[in-house]
Amino acid sequence: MDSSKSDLDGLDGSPGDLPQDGRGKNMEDFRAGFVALVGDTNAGKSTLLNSLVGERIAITAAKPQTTRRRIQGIRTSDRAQFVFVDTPGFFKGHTRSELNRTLLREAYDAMSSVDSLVLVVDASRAAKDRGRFEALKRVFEERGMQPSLVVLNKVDLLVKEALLPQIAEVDRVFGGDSGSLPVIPISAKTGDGVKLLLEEIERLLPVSPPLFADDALTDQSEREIAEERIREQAIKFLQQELPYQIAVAVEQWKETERGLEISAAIYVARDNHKPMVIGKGGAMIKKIGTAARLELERFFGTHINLQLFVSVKKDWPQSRAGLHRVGIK
Ligand SMILES: Nc1nc2c(ncn2[C@@H]2O[C@H](COP(=O)(O)OP(=O)(O)O)[C@@H](O)[C@H]2O)c(=O)[nH]1
Ligand SMILES: [Mg+2]
Repeated sequence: MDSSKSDLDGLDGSPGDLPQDGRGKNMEDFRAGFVALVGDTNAGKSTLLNSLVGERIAITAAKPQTTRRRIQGIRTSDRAQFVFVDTPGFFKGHTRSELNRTLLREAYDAMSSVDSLVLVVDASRAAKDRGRFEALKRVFEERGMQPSLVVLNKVDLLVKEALLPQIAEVDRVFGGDSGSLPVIPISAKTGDGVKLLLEEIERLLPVSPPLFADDALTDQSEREIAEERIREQAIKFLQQELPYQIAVAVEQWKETERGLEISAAIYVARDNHKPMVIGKGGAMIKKIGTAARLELERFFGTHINLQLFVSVKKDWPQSRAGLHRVGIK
């Protein structure tokens, strides 16, 4: 489409007649870099990652602790390569478990190893919690950092009038001496505003040749993607506290002429969780397995034979050794 092309061309003022390399990229002002999506858990960071990359790379759920490690999602255009880093988010757990500490550490580590930080805020929640922006600012300040851009997400849940006060609040809290910060209202769910956001993020990227291959999408291995998709279905079907206390590890992965044979363990933290995951007559684990298999068949484009079993790793979220036992480093 010509109209969208000219839209983008005007952005960085590139004349478009500089030398091009063989792939049609303008290498002289090509931009590439790492951009972390940070913010509260459930703000919609993983949903946004998927929307920015255009592929379902990170699992999402309306529950905290869904994202357990940083995940890279890569988008390459003719002019830029974005390496988005999804993070576990700032989680205020009631229990100070080793899992919580590990997730927080992972989020903070990701913050310090990227070119820029995009703060993602659930605008529907911030509307009811006016102190939230101040609290988020402190999280950055404690680490001597600043977001480069603030995303107000879930605007599909807001009436228009609720948006302006929030933009003003971001300006007040984050603006300060260094001038105002770009604030982009979006809906990661509907895709509203995501194109504009990409254009804003492109300005933040340093001039650099591409860092990954053109067709790279993520740093996750196929096994990791499978584990995450299985865990996503388990989270979806299991109720209450259970989702935070399960982990999934692929034990066997075999490519046959008929497709993929995958065997995976669902780890639970207590003896009485095991029957909950298995369900009456195996109904629950069957439901999880079927849904996960369909997801994986769609993703990998092949027939999949998926075997799930449940194993108890007593109190695994409480200790480093426990985390290690279920495959969380
Ligand atoms: N209505 C609405 N829901 C959203 C939006 N973005 C994310 N969500 C939902 O918010 C929940 C948390 O999303 P997720 O991406 O897992 O959040 P994360 O913890 O920040 O990674 C999920 O149920 C998403 O479907 C949005 O723009 N609008
Ligand atoms: Mg997430």
